[in-house]
Amino acid sequence: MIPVVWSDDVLRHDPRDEIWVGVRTDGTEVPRRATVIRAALAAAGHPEVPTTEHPDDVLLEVHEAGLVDWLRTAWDAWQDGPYGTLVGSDRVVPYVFPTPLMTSGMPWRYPAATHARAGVWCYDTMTVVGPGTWEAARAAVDAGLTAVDLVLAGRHSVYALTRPPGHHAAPAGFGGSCYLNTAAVAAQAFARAGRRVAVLDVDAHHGNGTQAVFWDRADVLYASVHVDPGAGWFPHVLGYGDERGAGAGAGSTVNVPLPPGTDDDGWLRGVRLLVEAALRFDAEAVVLSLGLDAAAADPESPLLVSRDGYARAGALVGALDLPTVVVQEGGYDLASVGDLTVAALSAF
Ligand code: SP5
Ligand code: ZN
Repeated sequence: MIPVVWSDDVLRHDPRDEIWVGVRTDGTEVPRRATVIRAALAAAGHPEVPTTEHPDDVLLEVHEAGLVDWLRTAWDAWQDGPYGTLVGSDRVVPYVFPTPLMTSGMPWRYPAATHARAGVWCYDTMTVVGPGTWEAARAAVDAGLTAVDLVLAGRHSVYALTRPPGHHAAPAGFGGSCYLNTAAVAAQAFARAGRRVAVLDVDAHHGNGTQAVFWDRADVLYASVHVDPGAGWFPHVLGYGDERGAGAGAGSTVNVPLPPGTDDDGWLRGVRLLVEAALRFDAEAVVLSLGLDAAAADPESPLLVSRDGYARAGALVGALDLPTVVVQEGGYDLASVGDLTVAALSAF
């Protein structure tokens, strides 16, 4: 039985709402996701191991120090300002985005105002920071690194039950309900140990953040199956089939975009392409970004994968028979996400 790496701290992040197309909607990346997955795995007999704390060194090989420092301090800064009392805002939400459209190639200054700083690092309005966001995201990274430790010490495969998810978090920018990229940090830890590592991403959405981290790297494969961004789905501007990496990393990025409505057969053909890419790459270790949001019942994607589909995907990746760290990404249907995780890990 695959061990489950757990930290109570992953429950401390609660976005409550997300600002989507200008409207405050119910957040779907809720703490209860982790609670129901944990209960389902315990009931299925998976042993739990505690998360151990790790220093920032591997994290800082994935993310710029400025992003990490801002995430660490953003909530305290927000509380020091008048945002709670005067403005009535209980979450850090960006409003100005100093993208190149604004700065136009000119030298620009880091904003003095706390409420202007958020948009330097966050690229959407859905990914809010509140009390406990930093602690949860950092605990998720520790859980991923704990799982890598266990695999490097000889365990075949280990699952890190992480939230918030991470695969949309890029070197210097975060969004898509993600803050720190746990899967990328785990892959970097394998790479540091001299292993050629394949990140296989079966979340319903393209992992633009992980792709960005390893875009020009020859030692890490990033391969993803996801709903076609060209059909109007997050992350909208990345995840097309012709994105293959650059420089030394040319050919070590693989994208399989699928039309909305794709069910088990089409999705599993995509998963098989990822597995074949890992074989061609001569991968020595795998990081599986396990999002359960491709499921038919999931509110955040139009893919129609069944429980059996997730089981067969687990079996396909398991058949690689490589040391594997499984990292939890998306999956938002609270009634089924635990059972889907059990299905994938059991068949693995
Ligand atoms: C890790 C992950 O699965 N991130 C997915 C983020 C995609 N969200 C983009 C669209 C959000 C629209 N949500 C509308 C539902 C009302 N809350
Ligand atoms: Zn997703």
